[in-house]
Amino acid sequence: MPSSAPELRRVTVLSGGVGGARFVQGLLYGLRSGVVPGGSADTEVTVVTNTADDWWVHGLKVCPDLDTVMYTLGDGIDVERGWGRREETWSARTELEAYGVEPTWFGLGDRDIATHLVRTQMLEAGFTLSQVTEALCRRWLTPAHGTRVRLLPMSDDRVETHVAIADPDTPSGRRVVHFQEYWVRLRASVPAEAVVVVGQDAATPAPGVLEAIAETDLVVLPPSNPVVSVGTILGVPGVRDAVRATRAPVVGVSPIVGGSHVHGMAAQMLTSIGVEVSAAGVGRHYGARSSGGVLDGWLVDERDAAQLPRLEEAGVRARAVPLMMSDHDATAAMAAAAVSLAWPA
Ligand code: FO1
Repeated sequence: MPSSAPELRRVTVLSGGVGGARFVQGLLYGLRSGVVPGGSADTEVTVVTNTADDWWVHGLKVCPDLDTVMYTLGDGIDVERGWGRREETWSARTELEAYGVEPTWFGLGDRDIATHLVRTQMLEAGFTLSQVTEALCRRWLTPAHGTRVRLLPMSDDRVETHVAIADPDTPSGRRVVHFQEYWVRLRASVPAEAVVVVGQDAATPAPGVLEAIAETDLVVLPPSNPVVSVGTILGVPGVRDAVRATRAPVVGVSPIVGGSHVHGMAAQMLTSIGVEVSAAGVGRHYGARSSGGVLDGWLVDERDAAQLPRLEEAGVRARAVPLMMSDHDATAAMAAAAVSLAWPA
């Protein structure tokens, strides 16, 4: 798509795990290869990452979305799983199972455990999650990748997504489980009757987050889960207002293609908050910045082109382009389309 994009010196992405990480990987590839209008290898990319999936397990602080982005951009990710390390071994997990230590349903790989040990030790020594993340990224996000990328947790405070599910054995008929139990043990197979983000209202944005939104040339909402990833980032007090106030255009990429999520459990989460599971449903949920929302533009997949008028009616400029992140070129093209939508010719 033709574009009148200015020089892109900085881009900020609000990311969850797998979908966001893959999008950022394609964005960086597109910046290096020159397919992103106005961008170059010198464009600085800041990834503000969801931490509400985090949880303490076996005495270790696990940060799935931060680690998925870090491993993906550092080429340490297991691509099939979408989380954890490639070439992983599971001896510690096997030993824990032999001891019958719960939760056996949550697998920590041996290589991955090293990350959690470093993080836990640093947190216990008094470092903030931001400082821990910066330290871990000194190993994983080296300039060798030819672009400048920085990973920021959305907050250094404890924020945890919990999910209420039906449980006939309790007096209230409901039980609340940590997001990881809902997603990993239950495979999101039961309806999420409510999503509660514990600590959300008391949290403050991590250092650099508000500046990364205010002082950037473009803000992108990648195809991450709109409720438990992008939603929890926007829910950190001050972040949504910063997105609404930034002079940079704000463009989102639909995580719903053809009426369902590509991976993960966006459909269950959207249903639990009463949002239509469609590209237009999510775009309208985020809302146009001109009417109290956060979006200027919204990319939908070509299969959902019929929904474009519903977005334009809601004040969101929308385009239909291929949204399957099948390889780096495809994802880079999506990033280029986001820029072209931000600055149409
Ligand atoms: N997902 C699973 O489906 N099974 C697991 O055993 C599992 C372990 C795990 C360990 C570390 C980590 O960073 C992520 C892990 N995940 C696992 C994925 C995790 O539940 C998701 O990446 C996010 O929380 C959702 O985006």
